[in-house]
Amino acid sequence: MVAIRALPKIWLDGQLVPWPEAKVHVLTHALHYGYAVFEGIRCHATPRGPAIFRLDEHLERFLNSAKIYRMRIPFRPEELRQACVDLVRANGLGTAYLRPIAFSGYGEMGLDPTKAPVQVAVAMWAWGAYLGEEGQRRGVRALVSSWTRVDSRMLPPQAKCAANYANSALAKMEAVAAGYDEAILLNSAGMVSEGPGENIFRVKHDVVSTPPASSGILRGVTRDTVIQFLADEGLVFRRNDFTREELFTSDEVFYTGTAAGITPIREVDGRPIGTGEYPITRRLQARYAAATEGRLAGRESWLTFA
Ligand code: PPE
Repeated sequence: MVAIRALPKIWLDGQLVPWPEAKVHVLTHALHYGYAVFEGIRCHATPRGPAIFRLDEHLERFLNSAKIYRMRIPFRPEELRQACVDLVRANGLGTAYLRPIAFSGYGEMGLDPTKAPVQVAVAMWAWGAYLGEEGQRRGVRALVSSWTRVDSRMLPPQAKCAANYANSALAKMEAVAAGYDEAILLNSAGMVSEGPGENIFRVKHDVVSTPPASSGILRGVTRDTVIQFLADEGLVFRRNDFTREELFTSDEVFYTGTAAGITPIREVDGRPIGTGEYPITRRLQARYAAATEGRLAGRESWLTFA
């Protein structure tokens, strides 16, 4: 893991402030109770300047996460959008990861977060391949976790809430401690749900499938992007639940996520997946790179130039 390198600015509560000044108090409510909703967005250098990928979809999910948690964000959607654009401009970095976060701030403690003031920040930093350059190319080794994914009766997975990531961290640490790169979580019905920070797809006999929203997943923007690509590529696609053993016998398995991009999984629980070639995953990776870098005709509307 590479330490974050400071950039000039962070947007905090309506203003661009110098990076070292974007601080909170130790009695920040969210630090104690996990009451924060966030987003992860990527920006890519293109010949027309930095392009933020599917900004509106990410902001829509951000606002939905806040709504699920009764959190009142004291900024209008256009202001949040402008904050992201202003931040990219202020930092002069074309390829970066943006992290909007809204959280219960300093001023009140106790379990009713609606009493605490809501603070909002957008930070950005340079973030390379989430599961490593080699993992992106050669595929990663995944472990099905002994931890069950949170479900909508406990912590709604469709809200990107900080608290959900305690569950993710348990799974991630378990996988890493066992010598794997990443985890795969089953839901409380025993079906495959997602990774700690990624959605998951499988390919079998040229049919591509991914668990439905009802399996208890975050509805990934990258997942949606890939689903649209499958139609473009004329591939058969289904949203359906699948089991752990169906992963073992897949021809290809891959993760999708803003941080992870499209990452092949070459092994699940010590079983090699398919032949080790990932023809469909590779096609999707190429299309995704083209879309994010502004080289895919017909998908310009996904880009917000800063
Ligand atoms: N599921 C989970 C649980 C998840 O956290 C992510 C994103 C996804 C699916 C994919 O969603 P999308 O990015 O919209 O395609 N995880 C973010 C946080 C990663 C982190 O470690 O921090 C991300 O990829 O930005």
